[in-house]
Amino acid sequence: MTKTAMRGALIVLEGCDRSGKTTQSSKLVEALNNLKIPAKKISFPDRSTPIGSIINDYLSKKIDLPDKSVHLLFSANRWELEPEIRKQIEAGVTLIVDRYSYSGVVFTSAKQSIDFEWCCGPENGLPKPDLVMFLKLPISDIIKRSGFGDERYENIEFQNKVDKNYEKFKTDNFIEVDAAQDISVLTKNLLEQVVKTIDSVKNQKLDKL
Ligand code: DGP
Ligand code: NA
Ligand code: NA
Repeated sequence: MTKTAMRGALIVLEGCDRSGKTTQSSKLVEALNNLKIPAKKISFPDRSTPIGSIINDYLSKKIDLPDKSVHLLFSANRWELEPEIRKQIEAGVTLIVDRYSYSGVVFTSAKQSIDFEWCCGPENGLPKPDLVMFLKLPISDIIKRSGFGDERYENIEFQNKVDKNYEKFKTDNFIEVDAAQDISVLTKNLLEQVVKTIDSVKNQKLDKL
């Protein structure tokens, strides 16, 4: 019998703004590649697409848009990349994703009068991550990090709501990690989880949200 190619894992990093996701996702890809494990990084929002460019104008406060319309744009931005995500995973590449549907739900539902269930709707059917690592950092630390306050959602009150909303996702493939650890120690801890996950899902089908 011929051996079928093993799939890559879909790994997501989540957290409040300036929690270190971007740094850690780059470091993880580098560490995996050093181990000869094929891996690539994806970031959401992907500001390089046509929809991403509207999102960028919104986040940089160049334009205003109704909350529900923005929510659907962020989701559409993920759907834009859905075929590519499936293709890469099937080709055996592990994807390290800097923010995903969880950001979509926690950020929008932190706004007034937008229902959590409504927020989940447009994410239904997207590839389901094999592992979500929530980088937890006290908001008091976040506001001290460089650049905080530049973009639309970067204020203490909003980030506190976002942080609380993330608590709603405590399931088996959603783990909380202390993001206040030393950068290289944190990478090592995350890497351990990622390598374990790659091995445990390699013969499983990629699920849907
Ligand atoms: P980042 O490039 O990771 O700093 O993300 C930009 C900002 O957009 C950040 O404040 C988080 C927020 N964000 C990310 N994804 C979504 C989403 O799907 N919906 C909403 N409303 N906000 C999001
Ligand atoms: Na940000
Ligand atoms: Na980022």
